[in-house]
Amino acid sequence: MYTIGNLNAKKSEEMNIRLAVNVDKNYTHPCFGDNSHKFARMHIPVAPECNISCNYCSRKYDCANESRPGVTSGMLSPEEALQKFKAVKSKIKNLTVVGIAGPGDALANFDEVKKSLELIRQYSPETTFCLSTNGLMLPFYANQLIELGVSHVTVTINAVDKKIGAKIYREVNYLGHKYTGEEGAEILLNNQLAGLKYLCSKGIVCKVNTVMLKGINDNHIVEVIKKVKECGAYMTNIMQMIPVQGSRFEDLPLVSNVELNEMRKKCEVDIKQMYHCRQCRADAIGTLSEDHSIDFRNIGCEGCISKCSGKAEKNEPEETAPEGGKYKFAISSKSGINIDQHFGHTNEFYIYFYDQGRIRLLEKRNVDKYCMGIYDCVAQEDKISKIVRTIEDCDGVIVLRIGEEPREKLEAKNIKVMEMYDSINKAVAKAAKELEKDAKPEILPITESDN
Ligand code: CLF
Ligand code: SF4
Repeated sequence: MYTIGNLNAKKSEEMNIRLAVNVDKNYTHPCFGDNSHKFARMHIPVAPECNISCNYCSRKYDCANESRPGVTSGMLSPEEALQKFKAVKSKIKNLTVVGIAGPGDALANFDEVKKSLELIRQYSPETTFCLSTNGLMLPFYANQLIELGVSHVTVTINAVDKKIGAKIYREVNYLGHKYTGEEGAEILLNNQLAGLKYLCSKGIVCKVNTVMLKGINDNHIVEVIKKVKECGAYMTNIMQMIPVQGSRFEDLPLVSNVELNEMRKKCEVDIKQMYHCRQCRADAIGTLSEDHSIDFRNIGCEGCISKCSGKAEKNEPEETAPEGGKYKFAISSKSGINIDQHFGHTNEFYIYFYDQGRIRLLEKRNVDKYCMGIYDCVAQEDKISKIVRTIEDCDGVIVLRIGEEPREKLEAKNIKVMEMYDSINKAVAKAAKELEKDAKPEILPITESDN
């Protein structure tokens, strides 16, 4: 006969088993475990809408040239997501995780998320499911996520004080009403913490992402981290804000690598820290250091939204290179085919020459890696200068992403810095076009007042 006592014991045993199974999956999870170089994840961009407005966010569905959260080359329906998953799985043998990370919020698009995960689960029972959310709707969907077999959840929590939250969130759209200021922040923060606590109590492995915002929440982060630990979070990932044009925090001063790593070290006393986050695109595919989403760009996106660049790529003419100039470019590329590497992670640059519309590879140049992780930060200054010296004869540098400090140093040497995500040939043609534009003085129309 069941008593309340032995029912509770049974539930807690189930939770312990689920937790043990889920924690075991960390070994093959590139974000939660220590094997990010060995295993790959695939993000399926099935969640276009968001239910809150963060002041650092701007979502783009059509941007192939940027690599950061919120950006994707196209949206997928659940059926298209399955089709793309099959294609990726057949090519990328170390694919272990399917993640949903936007470009909006996974739980603001729950029907699409649910359907996608159901379809993929039928095809691949062994794949780990991971999901990232702002947490507003977690109290509503937590149980369904568990039923769908989601083992890893990331909740982005930037504040646990509504006053600070009100500076970060412009609007919270909750159950058909729009809330602003402290009222909106309070709803969001309560739901985030309640959802996180519930998931952890059910054996789901939870990570909390926190965006460190200078002058806004930087003095509050230790408190956030202590609170989420109390709720049962497994680890936290404190991240830099990537300034996004058109967002409210576009001009917010940036947190340096040193400041970021000092904060992580401080919080590590309380909870495991993530040091290897790459702030991925919503359609990222591959290991964290080697993105292959370009190779799969057009698969499964036949029905994608009208602005999708995958579609544009099929219909629009190739990037046409201007003819006049001759330029030399330093390129950061892991694959040697695409612009797919952060400036700080490069140890050799491809030097390309552009000559009146013709593009050719001149050579590869070796440099010591500028960004070797936190223990190396103090020596960074010299490394940046060394890299700049290695490529100072170039007119432009083309990278996936670059920090403010090296950007300033390169620009001071008159080297144009361009962030792109594209194949090398197309990127060089685009970059040459940019330099041509800079070289030509703008001709203003003559107006009557000029005479
Ligand atoms: Fe994707 Fe996020 Fe899952 Fe990883 S990413 S949903 S936990 S599978 Fe990873 Fe990318 Fe950082 Fe995210 S490196 S942005 S932490
Ligand atoms: Fe953008 Fe994510 Fe914030 Fe929504 S939750 S506004 S998608 S950063």
